[in-house]
Amino acid sequence: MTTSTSNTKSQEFISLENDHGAHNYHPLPVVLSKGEGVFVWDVEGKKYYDFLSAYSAVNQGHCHPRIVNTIKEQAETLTLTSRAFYNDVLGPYEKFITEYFGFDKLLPMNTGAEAVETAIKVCRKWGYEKKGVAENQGLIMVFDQNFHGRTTTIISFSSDPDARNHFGPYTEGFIKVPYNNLEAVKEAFEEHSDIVGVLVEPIQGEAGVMVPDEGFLSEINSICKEHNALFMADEIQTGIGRTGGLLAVCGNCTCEGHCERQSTYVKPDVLILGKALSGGGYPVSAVLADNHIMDVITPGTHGSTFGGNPLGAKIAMTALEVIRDEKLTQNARKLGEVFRDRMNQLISKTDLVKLVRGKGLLNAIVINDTPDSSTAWDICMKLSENGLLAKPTHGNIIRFAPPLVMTEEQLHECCDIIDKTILDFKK
Ligand code: IF1
Repeated sequence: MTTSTSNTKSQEFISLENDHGAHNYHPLPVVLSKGEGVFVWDVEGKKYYDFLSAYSAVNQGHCHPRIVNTIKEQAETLTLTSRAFYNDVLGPYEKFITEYFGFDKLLPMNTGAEAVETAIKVCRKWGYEKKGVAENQGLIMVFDQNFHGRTTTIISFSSDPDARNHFGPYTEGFIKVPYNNLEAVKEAFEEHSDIVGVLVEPIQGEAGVMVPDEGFLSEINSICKEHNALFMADEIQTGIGRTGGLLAVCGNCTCEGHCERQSTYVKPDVLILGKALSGGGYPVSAVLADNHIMDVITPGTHGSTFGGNPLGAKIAMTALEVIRDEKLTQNARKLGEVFRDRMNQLISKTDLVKLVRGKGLLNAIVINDTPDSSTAWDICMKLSENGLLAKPTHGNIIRFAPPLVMTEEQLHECCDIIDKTILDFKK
């Protein structure tokens, strides 16, 4: 694998991270120092199209002026009070976000993994107090190849050996079934009477952008209703416009705000958001649910020093306003179609790419090589040389997820870069 770079300035920063940071990532050897919209610049001044968007956290584009302004204004006013006192931003934010997504209540947290942990706690407590499952017997259904974060409980039900091995003993109470397999879901419910909820990614991101069949989510929802279990959607990566709906569970609805007009909308019992809820400005995550579920949370049962702080709350409001005002959901849907179209044209010209899949602007191409080959990595190195940043996942898959503020002209330019890189590529 090529990881070296001849640029001494970049090399200096890379060495610093290597020498003084834990080696928990294997980044492309690019050192970024500036971002604006769909572009980032490295320390040598080279400009790139960003096709990762900080794992979909900067859907609104880098350093969006409105988000930056909100950060500045609120940072100069009040940043943190803790929840020991009220603050004058949290209430307005709670009203705003619950109306935006159509739920009764918000439980504010900071990172994605924390929000998933929160949902698990809410679900278990609901299971014991409302469903009447015997104490400590509640089960949560999860899926093979899931990715929900990196805490000890969450990695307990991971299928990825790197994420999981040697971090035990593991948290009990999860059953794992194959993704996109309704029979398996039904069988598990037949077999276990103590299932309190199902935790699902509407599209599996880390697994390589696996889009389930039409009806998979709505069926899970129905099965949950039938068995009195909570349908919990982890929309940390798929939500906030990314997949061409406000949420992936919105189905075919193209409207900018939340609506329940479309028959394709599947309302989760528990909605988990993170990443782009912050517009990349500052970590903000959220768990949304209606009263009959959220009222299991009482003083002392859950919390966080930073969760619901006025800075994060203000940023989240602006981040959501930008999505709506700039019609980024619709843009993601339109550009996603252009992108997959262009990739399919490319696929017809080369054996190097097997297929393209995805929804909206969450897409991936599968490289025609084994998962343990370095081909996808080497292509990403070439893409980077040609001015486009993307990262392989699971060895032979390359994820493409640009900020949603991209124009159609820019997207075509990016597809030209991808075309040229792949067609020129020699193993
Ligand atoms: C890493 C992928 C993206 C997520 C879903 C919860 C979380 C994530 C559906 C946790 C986080 C990240 C984190 C990053 C890699 C990554 C990722 F490659 F794993 F799939 F986004 F593409 N639920 N996803 O995707 O959120 O605690 O990180 O805020 O951990 O290396 P977090």
